[in-house]
Amino acid sequence: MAKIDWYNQFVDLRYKPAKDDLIVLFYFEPPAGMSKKESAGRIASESSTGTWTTLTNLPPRMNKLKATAFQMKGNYLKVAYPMGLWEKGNMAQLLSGIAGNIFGMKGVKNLRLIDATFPKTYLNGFKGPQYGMGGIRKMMGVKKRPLTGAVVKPKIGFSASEHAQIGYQTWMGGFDFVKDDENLTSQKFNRFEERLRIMTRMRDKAEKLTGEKKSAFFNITAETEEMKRRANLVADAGWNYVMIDVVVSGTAAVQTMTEYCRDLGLAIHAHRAMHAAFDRNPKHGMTMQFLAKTMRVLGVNNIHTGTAVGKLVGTKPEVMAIADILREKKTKAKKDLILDQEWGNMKTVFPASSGGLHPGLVPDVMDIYGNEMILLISGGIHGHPKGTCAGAKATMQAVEAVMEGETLQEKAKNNMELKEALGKWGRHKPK
Ligand code: CAP
Ligand code: MG
Repeated sequence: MAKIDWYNQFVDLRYKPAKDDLIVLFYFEPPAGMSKKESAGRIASESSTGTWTTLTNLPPRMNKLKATAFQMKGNYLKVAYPMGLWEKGNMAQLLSGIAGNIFGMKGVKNLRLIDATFPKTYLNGFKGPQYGMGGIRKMMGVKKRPLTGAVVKPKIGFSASEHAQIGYQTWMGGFDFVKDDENLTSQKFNRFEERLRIMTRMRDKAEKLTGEKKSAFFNITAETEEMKRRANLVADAGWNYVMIDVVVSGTAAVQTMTEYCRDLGLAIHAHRAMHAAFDRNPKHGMTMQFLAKTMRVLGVNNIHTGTAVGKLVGTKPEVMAIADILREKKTKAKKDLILDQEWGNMKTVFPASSGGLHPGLVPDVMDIYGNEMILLISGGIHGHPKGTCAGAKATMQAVEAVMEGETLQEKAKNNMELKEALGKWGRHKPK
């Protein structure tokens, strides 16, 4: 009988990847009754040129384009993809290959895309971020400390004017950014235009009174043409940032918008709502590290990266690996977590740490990230016994304490806001 499948041809453990190959690290588990080699062959095949059966007509070019599973260590697999498989500057197309059909194959019980090394030729198809972390610091006039911001809370329900009042209190407490929540866009009770108009007035007032630069992450997430329209409104009102829910908007929309915002001089804050649908299960899906990598390539300026100590899942090693991907010029591999990546001239991205934080957790978060981060504390300022402005002040005092090498308790002796925050939350780790 003629051979039905050709998956094994996609496995060659002696293969040495070419300089231009794109390398992907997977965690995989074969289904019962299938060998690792058979499963690995299916992964390499379905994510490149293969199909389920041998074919009658196979032009010689096919051999050069097929991927090769070249390393298997336990349940970890590396696959090399020739550059010819990928269209220059088309991230959606890449994901349809390396993060596409393979997740649904009967030939894998579990499959997780951990990271990929993009060769220089692939990176050349993208511009990356317009401003690196240094550029954003310059834009905001903040030299050393973490940048600080808060989402107006509760999530949604405030009118535009109520929202702007809370934003104003946040700025007056010393914060740099006021952030829209991920599910606030332009609802009946808080229209985008109205929010922008009142926030602009309040920002001018806060800037005048504090002498500091104040900004906001306006959530422009919508159909792509509408996102462009909203980005224009934000730029026309003299702001420097917009925010996009990047996972739900999709790779292509993000790519369109980073290009569009580049022309408007707007930086982009990337919210990752829905990421946990594919990165939470440690055995299946795609890691946050890899999502962060795609977003750096596509050119956002900040992206949410977790806290390890706050209310949302994400371990310290994961958080640190994501930060390495965003902040390094050369990312060094960490076993089973990330691969080596040379970034060339591609600028850096600020990690934004958010979710269940309050002043008492500032030392833990800064211990993980150091100063190069955007610290987002929302419920943890608005829930301060004396209100939003005092909560923001308490946070700034906590940041100052860490930078000066003081304990929060010492600092609290002469800082009432911090004292009250510690009185309410202590070092509580929310769930
Ligand atoms: C945080 C937050 C952020 C999450 C996102 C919220 O509010 O606004 O969306 O942090 O998660 O809606 O939960 P709090 P991540 O500061 O009041 O918790 O950063 O992990 O993507
Ligand atoms: Mg939120």
